[in-house]
Amino acid sequence: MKDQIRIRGLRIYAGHGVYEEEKRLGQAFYVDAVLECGLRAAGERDELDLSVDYGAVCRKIEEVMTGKRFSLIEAAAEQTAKEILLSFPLVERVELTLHKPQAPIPMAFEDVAVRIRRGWHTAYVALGSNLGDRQAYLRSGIDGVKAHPLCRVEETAPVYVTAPYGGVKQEDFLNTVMKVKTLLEPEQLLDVLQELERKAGRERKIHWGPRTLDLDVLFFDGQILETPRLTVPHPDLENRDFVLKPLCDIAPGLVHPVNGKTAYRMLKELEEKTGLSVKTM
Ligand code: A4P
Ligand code: MG
Repeated sequence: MKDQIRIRGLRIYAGHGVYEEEKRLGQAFYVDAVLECGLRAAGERDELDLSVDYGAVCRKIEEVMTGKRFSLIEAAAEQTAKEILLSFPLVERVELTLHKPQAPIPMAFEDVAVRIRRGWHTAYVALGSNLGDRQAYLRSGIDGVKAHPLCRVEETAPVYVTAPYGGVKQEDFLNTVMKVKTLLEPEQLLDVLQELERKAGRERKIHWGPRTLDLDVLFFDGQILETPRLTVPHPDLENRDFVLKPLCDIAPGLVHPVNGKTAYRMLKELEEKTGLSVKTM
């Protein structure tokens, strides 16, 4: 079980509701928040800087809940959870319950509430370029993800020079991998990546052909996805040393959710099979 900080019954007077009168007059809401975060360092060293200041969290909840009038408590909860995750980097996940005991229901009732769980996802993204200023294109991919308000780039691997894979005759590639923390869902992350490819002047002409910038989602938490736009884990990663080598630099112990192998084991097996090994720049 993860460590938690729990806040219960925080009273906030605010104007959320579908009816105009609710927005105008306001009413009491109560918030319960369960914040998942590692507390060991704070516990051992007795320092607030190593933990999450629950007073500051309560003020943030109040700020969001009173800053805007939402029609739905779902929307108020969504916005509050997001702001907590963005403002307190140690919080990995939050469970938020928003009670509205004076909701306009013409019957006797004790309480009505919504409960949501939100948290940071961990994605691994492969970057490749073999056209133009390859270094600058890789950099634009990393910086572009960094600049997104709902993404953080936690780590980047070294850059490798790699021979083209896939049978199309073309220039060598530069390849690397980055670890991304994000509040986006998988297809939303793909939208961000495709927009960055587009900004890099990427044209989709030849399948497996030359490209200024290619950004592929390798893993998204431990999820297995198969939608028309997205297959995760990336279906061909086991055969690609230019993906596995940088991945191993930052996450050798990462387990593939389908085959159960670590990144390190997949790389070793591929190297044994092909006798190849890619070189760093
Ligand atoms: N798509 C599905 N799953 C994913 C995913 N996990 N991540 C869809 C990203 N996109 C995913 O991609 C085609 C479609 O795949 C997208 O519309 C998306 O919805 P694309 O980039 O438009 O087309 P592509 O480049 O022709 O295909 P793809 O599959 O991206 O090519 P690859 O497999 O990435 O291969 N050799 C070396 N040494 N280094 C390289 O980086 N790269 C390629 C491209 C070939 N050879 C290489 C390298
Ligand atoms: Mg691609």
